[in-house]
Amino acid sequence: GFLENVLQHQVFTTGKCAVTFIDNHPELFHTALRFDRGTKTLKFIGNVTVNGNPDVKYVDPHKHFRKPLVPNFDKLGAYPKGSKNLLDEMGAEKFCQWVKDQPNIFYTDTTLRDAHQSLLATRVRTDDMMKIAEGLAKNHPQLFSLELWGGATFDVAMRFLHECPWDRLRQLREAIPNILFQMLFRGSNAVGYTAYPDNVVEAFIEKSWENGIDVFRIFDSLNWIEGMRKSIQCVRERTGGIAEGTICYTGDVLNKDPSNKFNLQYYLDLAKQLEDAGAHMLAVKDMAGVLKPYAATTLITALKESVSIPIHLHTHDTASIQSATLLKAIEAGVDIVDGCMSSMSGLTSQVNLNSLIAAMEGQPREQPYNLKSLNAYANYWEDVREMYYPFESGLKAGTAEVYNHEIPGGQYSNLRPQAIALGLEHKFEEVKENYAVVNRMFGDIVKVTPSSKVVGDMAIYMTSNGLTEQDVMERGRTLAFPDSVIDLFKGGLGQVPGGFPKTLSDIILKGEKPYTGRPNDNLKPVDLDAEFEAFKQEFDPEQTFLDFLSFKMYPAVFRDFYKHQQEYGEISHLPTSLFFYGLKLNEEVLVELGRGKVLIIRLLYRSPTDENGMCGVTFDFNGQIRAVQIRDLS
Ligand code: 3PY
Ligand code: ZN
Repeated sequence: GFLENVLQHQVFTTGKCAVTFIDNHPELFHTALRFDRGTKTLKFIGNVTVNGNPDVKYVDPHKHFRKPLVPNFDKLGAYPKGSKNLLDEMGAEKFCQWVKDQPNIFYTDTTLRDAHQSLLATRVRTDDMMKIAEGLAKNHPQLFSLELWGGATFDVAMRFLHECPWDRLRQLREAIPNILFQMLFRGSNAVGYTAYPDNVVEAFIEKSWENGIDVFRIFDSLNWIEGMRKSIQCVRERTGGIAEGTICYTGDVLNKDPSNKFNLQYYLDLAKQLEDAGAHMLAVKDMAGVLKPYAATTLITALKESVSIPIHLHTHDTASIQSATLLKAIEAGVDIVDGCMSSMSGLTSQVNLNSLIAAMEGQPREQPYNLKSLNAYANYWEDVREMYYPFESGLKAGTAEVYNHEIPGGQYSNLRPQAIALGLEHKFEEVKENYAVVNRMFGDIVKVTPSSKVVGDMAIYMTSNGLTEQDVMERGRTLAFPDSVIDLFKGGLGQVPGGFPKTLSDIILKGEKPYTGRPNDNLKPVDLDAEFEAFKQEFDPEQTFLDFLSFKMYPAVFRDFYKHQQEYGEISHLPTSLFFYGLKLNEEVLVELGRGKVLIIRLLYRSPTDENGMCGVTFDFNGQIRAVQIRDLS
């Protein structure tokens, strides 16, 4: 509390305390006003214990969790040199040349971002990442990079986990100083779903770099170069990081039908445009997992011949055959491939990295790894994953249907729960079928966040209203389409070559005129200094510029996150089982508050709910008996 803060304050404890002390240290008052931290934590635990975590729809009363075992590492030893040290020494250009010159294959581990975004609805918490961070850095410095930020993590961290995405990044950076950090960046949409003013996007890139991101995987949801150009330039000019220009792979490059617009020439042209725009590296992002093994041979061989920057391949294992694709790509000379820890791999997630590394043993492009140790990390994640069971999608096997519907991995695992929520579970086959129909109606487009969301919205709209393609074409003028669909046709996500199909566009826009340029061009630059000041006025003066950027990305989500923090304090360090399921009677948890500080909390008693709907929850809190009053919402 307040008194504790004063007593422990450096100046106070040196004894040079004058009457002006409090005047000179107004921050102590803010702390006092912010309420006692312990009470807030107990309020949070009490609330989850009484009412459950609102994000968890069903709790299995018989579920038992093993304690995840953190693999051993040398706590006192120095960090071995890794890719991050090389980038810092050489700079982006030389480093990329060095990558290209290496005969060995490099690996990116996506466990901390895409794997859980694709399998567990992006719910993995900072606390579970931090437990293995230092050890991973010390035991596995050969990793090319860790993909650990961006995509949906920014939104979900605040919205559902009530934690600050920037804090996650900074803590991981401190624990992992030697391996490159990679983020997924949606070009003009940054880490959101719509376009932001250019100077907001640029400030976001600059702050991401300052706080730990090295590799920016920049894509556009329609593969439109203009949606990526500014971000690539910004990474080059305002950071020391790597701009990874991205091709989103769609369709089938081996399809010889003259109507196939996603043919080899399409990809070679786009790759060249990205290289000319200044990309340091090229990513092939196969978000749905439709790049077949022999197509990878054709695509990667041709790309290696036509661009001179390193090539980084990303895919999802929805069809269960993508390890073959990676092997073919490795044979064809790809420089880096993405995989993830075996227990977080497969299906809509990435390929099993542990097994891929084993498969490469003794082969010409082998990158030596300590597989036994890497498997221990997979075991850690196996036990951690169990605690996130309410967010599992229930998919049991791979599917070749993905070549038809082309639904991205992250969206596919979400679509069934979304359909169930709308009462469409029995029509799930139809939703998938309509997804493919909508894609054709829209002119066969790239489908990745946010364009994939629009196609999904329209597929669900048609399914729930029983509409066929013909119905839409005939009665469309009388239909109210989802906002996201109208926005796409207006150009809100950018342009597609040749434009959207004219007849459907007229039906959807009902006379409104679409933009012709970049959506960001229609947005006025934000006066960052003035708005940051206003933001601090509205919230509190201790809010940082990073908080302000979170607010600019997701205003409503940030407001709720801020309110949650005011009420419950910092909760990112609470163990995951506690965060989702609360405490059982007499159950005890250890809460680590940072280096060496540990709280021991035990649930002693829960009173019956009184006539006002309140319930008293009593804890043993580090040896003290403390009670909080919780409103019972049942
Ligand atoms: C995202 O944008 O979050 C994606 O993962 C797209 O694949
Ligand atoms: Zn992905």
